[in-house]
Amino acid sequence: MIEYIDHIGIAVHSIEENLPHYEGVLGLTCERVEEVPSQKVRTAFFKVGQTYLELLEPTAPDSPVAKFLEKNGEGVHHVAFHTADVQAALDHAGGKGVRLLHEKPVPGAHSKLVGFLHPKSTHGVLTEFCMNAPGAPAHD
Ligand code: CMX
Repeated sequence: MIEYIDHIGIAVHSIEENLPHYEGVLGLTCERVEEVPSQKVRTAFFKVGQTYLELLEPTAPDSPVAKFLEKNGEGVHHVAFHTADVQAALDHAGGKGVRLLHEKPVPGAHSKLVGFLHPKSTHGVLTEFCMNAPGAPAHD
């Protein structure tokens, strides 16, 4: 059901302050910066093979990423798995007793539909399922 790792989300205080590391040190290219109002974050995407690194900067004090930064500082925030059917992946996980943060897919960054699993029922890893929204341009 899971096809590949779509992206790894990394919480940051400031995308701009992280560019010297991701571009200057690692030599990656920031493909796009996009605000995702529904998640209260600004995102920046760096392609690494088939997978992206997604920097996540909070845009509001009540953003889930703001709370994470307050508690943990900058670092890995979540792992996102690409699947052909987010609803089926959520239903499957829910059926196994995993606590869902979304019962239904919601709009995410990069023209995707996404759904999250609670980290307290996934052994500490905030887990996302994502797929290309119907009709949206497909990203690698
Ligand atoms: N990874 C692992 N554990 C995490 C976590 C993360 N990213 N975020 C929170 N937790 C832990 C907390 O530390 C806390 O642990 P303790 O109970 O041991 O202290 C526990 O989860 C529960 O915390 P909570 O107070 O119940 O929940 P929060 O208010 O901290 O919210 C979460 C956590 C995951 C429910 C919330 O961040 C959420 O709904 N996330 C899904 C959406 C999201 O993250 N969007 C941003 C990215 C969007 C994008 O990719 O575009």
